[in-house]
Amino acid sequence: MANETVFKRYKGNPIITPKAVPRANSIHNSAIVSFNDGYAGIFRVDEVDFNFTMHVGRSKDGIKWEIDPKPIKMKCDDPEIPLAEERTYDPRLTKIEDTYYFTWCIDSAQGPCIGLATTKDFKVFHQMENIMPPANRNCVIFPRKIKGKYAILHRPSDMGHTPFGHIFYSSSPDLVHWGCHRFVMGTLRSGWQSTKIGPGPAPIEIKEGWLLIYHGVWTSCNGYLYYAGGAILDKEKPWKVLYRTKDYLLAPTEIYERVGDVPNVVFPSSAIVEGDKIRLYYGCADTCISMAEASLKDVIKFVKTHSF
Ligand code: BMA
Repeated sequence: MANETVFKRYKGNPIITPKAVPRANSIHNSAIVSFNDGYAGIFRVDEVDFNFTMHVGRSKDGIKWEIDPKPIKMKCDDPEIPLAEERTYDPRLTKIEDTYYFTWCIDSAQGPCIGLATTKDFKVFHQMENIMPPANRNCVIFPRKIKGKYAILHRPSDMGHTPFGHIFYSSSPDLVHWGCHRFVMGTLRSGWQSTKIGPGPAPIEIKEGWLLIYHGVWTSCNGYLYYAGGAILDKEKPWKVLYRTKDYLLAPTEIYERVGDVPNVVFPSSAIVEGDKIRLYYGCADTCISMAEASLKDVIKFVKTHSF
């Protein structure tokens, strides 16, 4: 039974299922942006041998997708940087000027770490230095420099399924050297954000600051449950949290969110703003992808009025 706040689910959910790619066991937790006169995405595909790969997808309407059956091939000028073409997951995409930057989690032998690549056309991908060494997950880049520096939110973690997790901010003059690490926000003693939290889509610049949609995890007697929450961060000092929702924005209530490889997961990973409409894409039960829409004004009002 749907329990909706401001986000209304698309009636045809889930919009992407494993049927979209021949070798897919599941397609979830993926990155989608507006591109030319339609949409493009980088999709997390867990293949039938449980290798996790990233595939490009294209769509005219953001609902019906063509996803490449083959994973992304990276180009890299530096032979010291190992190409991250497999054991890769949870991409996030951000457009800065005319370039799309994407971060993802590399399941390296030493633990999960954060990769970075750029593309302008979703055909050629240039891999850069890793942003963070192990163990770190859920990194997303802000859509513009803040005080002259690139900025990220990320979540230090561990080698396993990480029973903790707080959001941190870091900045860089050149996308290579990262520092000035600041704690942004952590778990709360009770509720749907008590085990761990992590940044979702690229923060959205609004009048009041940065709107962040994030995931929060609760540990029940039956394992982890994933929810979506919202926060507003200060515009010039985004490690300062102005508002943070006490109530969740979205919870796993639909059958496709409740049943799958990992049950009871809504995992917000992309948000596209078109006028006053915000379109949220989220992974469902580690199996498929769905979409929900809201008025941006309503989301901001919800975050402000349902905060601590
Ligand atoms: C993400 C990934 C997944 C995990 C999920 C819940 O951060 O690490 O592998 O199952 O959270 O969707």
